[in-house]
Amino acid sequence: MFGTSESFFSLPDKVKATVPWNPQNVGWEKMSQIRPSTGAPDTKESYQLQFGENMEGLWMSDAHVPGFREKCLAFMQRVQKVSERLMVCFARGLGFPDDFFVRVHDTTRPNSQSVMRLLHYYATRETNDGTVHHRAGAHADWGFLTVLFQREGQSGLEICPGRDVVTKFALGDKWTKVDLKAGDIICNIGDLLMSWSDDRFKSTFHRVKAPCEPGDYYGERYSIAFFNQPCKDAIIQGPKKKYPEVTGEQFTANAMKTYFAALNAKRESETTVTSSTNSLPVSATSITAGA
Ligand SMILES: O=C(O)CCC(=O)C(=O)O
Ligand SMILES: [Fe+2]
Repeated sequence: MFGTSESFFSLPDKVKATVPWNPQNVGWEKMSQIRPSTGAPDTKESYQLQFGENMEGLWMSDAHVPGFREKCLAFMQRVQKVSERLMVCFARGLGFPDDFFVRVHDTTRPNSQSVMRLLHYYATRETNDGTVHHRAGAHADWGFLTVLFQREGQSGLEICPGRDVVTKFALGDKWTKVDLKAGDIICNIGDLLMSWSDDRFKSTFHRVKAPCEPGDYYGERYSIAFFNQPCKDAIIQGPKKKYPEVTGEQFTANAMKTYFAALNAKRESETTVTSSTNSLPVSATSITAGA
């Protein structure tokens, strides 16, 4: 799959721009994802793909990458199967029927919201001029469970598991490097599984570190994330009913709202400190929320 991903990202930007990102959380974006933890764009490009109706007109054509759609869907289906095995474990742990999470993450339904994201981080120069090239600023994924693939030797992923919800954007938290061998798969719990488990399973705070010290990896970096998200009509509530019931669609909308509010708050706090720039309101159409 990494070979197919490289073929896509090596296309000229004007070709990739024919499948642009939109707020259904699909399509290609470049340097447009701003994390509330950093307030700056990640130095990367990504292409988000789904199984269902949201992909209408957004698959890169065979003329540019032969067999692209077929190869991606075959890989997505394999990752879905791995995810389903994990979903059974989480369902058992929470006292739900074994197929509880599998049923609501049915990717054969047109209203499926699960996303595969191909990621490409640009190489950065080893400078000591204080410029920070954020790769993926600190965040927790807002979906159910993320299955993540990395390439051996392209390090940078760091985790801060079991975070306390109050330290939302990891200020002052301790980061642990994720050391990987070829074929390893990383599974990150997202905010949705956290609330669906009444906070029993904590979402995994993570980042791809901005390279800045000896030993950091400054080269081009490819990764693939598969975000399991429930179908739009899924009913979400933990066994102890700690939080009000919401649908899959409402959960996604709420996650976006929280994200943009955090981003605006970050922008306003920086404007107050520097008093130098106007803090323009950020809208869902001007930047990528991603995951
Ligand atoms: O590239 C990676 O290793 C992580 C990507 C990530 O965390 C995300 O896209 O949410
Ligand atoms: Fe992430």
